Amino acid sequence: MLDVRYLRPAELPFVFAESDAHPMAIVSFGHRLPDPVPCPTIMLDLPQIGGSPLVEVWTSDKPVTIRETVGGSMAMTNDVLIGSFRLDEQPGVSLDATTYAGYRDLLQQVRAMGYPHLWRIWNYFPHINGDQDGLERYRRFCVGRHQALTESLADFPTSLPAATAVGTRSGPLQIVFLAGAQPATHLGNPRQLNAYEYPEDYGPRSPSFARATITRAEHDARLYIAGTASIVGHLSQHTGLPMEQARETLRNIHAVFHQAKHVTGLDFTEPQRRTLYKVYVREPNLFPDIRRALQDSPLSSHPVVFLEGDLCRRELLMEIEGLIIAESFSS
Ligand code: 3EB
Repeated sequence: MLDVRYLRPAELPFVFAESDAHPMAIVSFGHRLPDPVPCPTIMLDLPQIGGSPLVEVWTSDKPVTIRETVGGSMAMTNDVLIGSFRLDEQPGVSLDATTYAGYRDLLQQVRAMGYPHLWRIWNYFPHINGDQDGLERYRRFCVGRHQALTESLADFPTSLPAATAVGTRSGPLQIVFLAGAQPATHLGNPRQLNAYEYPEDYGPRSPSFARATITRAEHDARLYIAGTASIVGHLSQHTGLPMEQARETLRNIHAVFHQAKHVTGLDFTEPQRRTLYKVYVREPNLFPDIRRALQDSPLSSHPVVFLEGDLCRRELLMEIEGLIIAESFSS
């Protein structure tokens, strides 16, 4: 089974010594790993805010096959593939063209490897709110992603997976993805318009992602909650008010849990569920207020990493994503 943990780098040798935890990927935030590791690493220039530095460690109890190339890596078990691509932006090439090429390659590769179903995607690139030749870079990214996915993803848009798109301080366009041999179930949020149905006010092509995705293995299910922000319908709420944005985001997450229960019958909010959250915060000085607003929420009883990153609408000050693992139920 696929497992994810937040650990201190010093704890990594103990993971590598576990006989039933084969490392698939390690994600680090704003720093390099002190020692070499036996699996692909994904370095994101998203500085961690608060707490001791953590890394995100993906492992499986099943045998893992790893393929690393100059521009990326893939780690696979028989049912899931974790990949990461690094796409350097070339002078004179627009971000939509770079994104289009990356996504086309991604789809082609997951298909060729036998994992044609997209489960979860994270997109990271610098200057997300910056302008490139008269269009915001996030909107250019959406144009390229939309073009590749409409061309080559079967059952677009209902097969779109949960996703995150966050602005880094530096680096290439990085696309991190989970793809499966079997299809997943993608959810909407009744409080929010599907992003793939946003009106053109938000860019010439809509953002191609689902609000959440549920994957099932033999005896467990996983709920991936996409980057969730203070948006109701398609409108941003509480401009300039970080605590209010955090509370609105919690209402959206609550609605996703409700929808997941409606669709699967599983209550992902039960306290024994293994749960991990990430909170992306636009400015470190917003952290104390946002953390306060998240006290007494589902986040307070689970591991949370706060990261400094830019969000895809200028007025958004924070965004939350989650992963909930529901173990050993009988279906
Ligand atoms: C939103 O709901 C907020 O473009 O992949 C959140 C998660 C957001 C993913 C994406 C964008 C994306 O529209 C922004």
